[in-house]
Amino acid sequence: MTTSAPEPDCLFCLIVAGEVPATIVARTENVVAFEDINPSAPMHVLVVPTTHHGDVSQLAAAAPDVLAELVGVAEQVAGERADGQFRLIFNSGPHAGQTVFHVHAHVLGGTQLGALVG
Ligand code: D5M
Repeated sequence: MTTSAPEPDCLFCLIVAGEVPATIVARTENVVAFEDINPSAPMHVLVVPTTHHGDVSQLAAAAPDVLAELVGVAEQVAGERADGQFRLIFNSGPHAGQTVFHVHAHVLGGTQLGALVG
């Protein structure tokens, strides 16, 4: 889905709209960051655009400035909640492990992370 209009059944559109509760840790004009409900590291924050795009490639094509803003918010959050170092992961497609089809960056840190494994 490439549209930027809110999707009524999209969990992350509903979190952006405040209709599903989440622990919001940062918000800019175009980006919202909130704690992952199932953290994989001491810092595990999701950063999403306020507009709906299915995956990172669609966001990059439609709104590269928002993708850059999203990376900036990830860096800001890592500076506030960890040591400023972070791993940024975009799962893109079911085989990559994507389960929510509103693009989101996983911002991981706060510990020594191991090598990536499948
Ligand atoms: O990542 C989807 C992520 O979304 C996964 O790490 C759990 C997280 N998640 C699911 N529901 C919620 C709510 N309600 N709040 C916060 N975080 C949530 P993916 O890359 O699509 O597998």
